Amino acid sequence: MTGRSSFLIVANRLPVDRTVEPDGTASWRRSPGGLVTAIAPVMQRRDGAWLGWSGAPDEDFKPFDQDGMNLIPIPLSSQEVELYYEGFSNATLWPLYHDVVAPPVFERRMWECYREVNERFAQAAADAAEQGAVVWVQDYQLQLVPAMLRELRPDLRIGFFLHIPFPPDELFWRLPWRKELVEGLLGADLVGFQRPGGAANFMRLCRRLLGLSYKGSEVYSEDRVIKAQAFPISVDFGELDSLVREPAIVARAKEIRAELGDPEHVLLGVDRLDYTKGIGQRLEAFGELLDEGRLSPGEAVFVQIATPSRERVDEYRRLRDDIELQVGRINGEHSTLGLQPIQYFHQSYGRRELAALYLAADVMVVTPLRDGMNLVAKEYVSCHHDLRGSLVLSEFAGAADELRASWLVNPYDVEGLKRTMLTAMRATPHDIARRMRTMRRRVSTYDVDRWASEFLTALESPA
Ligand code: ADQ
Repeated sequence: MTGRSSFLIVANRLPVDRTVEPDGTASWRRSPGGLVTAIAPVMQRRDGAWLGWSGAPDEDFKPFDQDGMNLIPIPLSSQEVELYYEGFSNATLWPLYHDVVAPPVFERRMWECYREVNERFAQAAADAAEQGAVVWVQDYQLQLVPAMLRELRPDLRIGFFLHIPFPPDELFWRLPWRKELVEGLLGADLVGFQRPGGAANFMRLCRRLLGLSYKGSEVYSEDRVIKAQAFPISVDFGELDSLVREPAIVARAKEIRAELGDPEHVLLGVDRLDYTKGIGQRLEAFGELLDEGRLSPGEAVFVQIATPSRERVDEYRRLRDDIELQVGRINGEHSTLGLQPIQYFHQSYGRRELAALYLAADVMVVTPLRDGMNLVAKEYVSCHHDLRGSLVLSEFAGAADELRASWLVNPYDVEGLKRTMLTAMRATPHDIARRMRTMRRRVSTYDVDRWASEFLTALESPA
């Protein structure tokens, strides 16, 4: 790559994964995911560059081009992966921002490392940006970057988007480094959140912590105006909608149902294996419905896909054991030869197989205890042009603001969850279609393209 860019994405990870073949040859493959899909066209149009870690510790790669994007790898040592990524990002900030559903770890050396790594990202962005460039920083791993970057390059237009919830101020208050983090974010011209509630929490905190005033969506610092607003992220509706119309995907969906023994109801959960996702709660509800004889084993099958995630963090290892024990118990009690009521997969899937699974499922069960948005809920809706399929959705997912026509549940209320799952299974086709139509109208209008363009328009319009 030569020269500097007028548009930069700064994210913890690059949008590519490195794969090494058995014979030792290595290559880069574009990682699946909405963010890349949304941002790739903007990058191509604007001669953009993407800064992020390659995913391989202790490796220093040179900048390279892939799919018309300039990629600038930022190196991380194994110790930095442990302290900055697994530590401060995923053992401190992640649980704290998700309503403390697991206890956050507060360790000074993790914080120190977080600050150092943020500095490295800011310096790399400062070096890569041309005069007056637009820089869009992504997510909780890089909250100090906006202020560090502004210090180095006051000429830039800096945006920040937080993909996870921003917590109420009484929770945020626990952070020993609360002031530094808020000041870090305030280095941006625009701070984007998933929900209006996140933006409101942030603005209240600016007043309480720093004595700043705010009005509407503007926070006033000594010499600048910072905008704080909600931009609910979405999915590539068009891509999924056409994928599930392909005969091969339709056939695969039928095949999946047949492999499951053609039960009356196929229930589905698709999540990263994370304690915020409420996987245990939904399995408990399903297990009790079987215990009580309100569902018979052949009547419904629950397919739970749990993508491996953050496996070196203690809390995640414990969660995996807990879930697998729970699945084993329920299946142990209710299986018959050849028929298991819960089909559990600790695996990653390609887009096509995932789309076929969504299409095959009668009831999608999305029950996070707290979630910034939850793309799975929107992906499910995008895959049901047939207007079949019921979405059971937690009130604590950001997606609940937009998908009011789903069956909303409180995942902490096991009885309510059981009732709602049964209601969703037994609803009339007319009711199911009416709800699905309403949800599809929303997701098709507010797709991921719209999310990115609304954010960038707000960032580039003068305050
Ligand atoms: P996540 O916590 O990862 O994202 P989510 O929004 O549901 O949660 O996105 C998960 C993505 O991974 C989906 O696109 C899904 O299809 C994919 N996926 C899940 N399991 C898979 C599997 N087994 N195989 C392949 N793909 C799989 C964070 C926040 C969310 C927010 C997003 C985007 O926690 O609240 O919605 O970022 O901002």
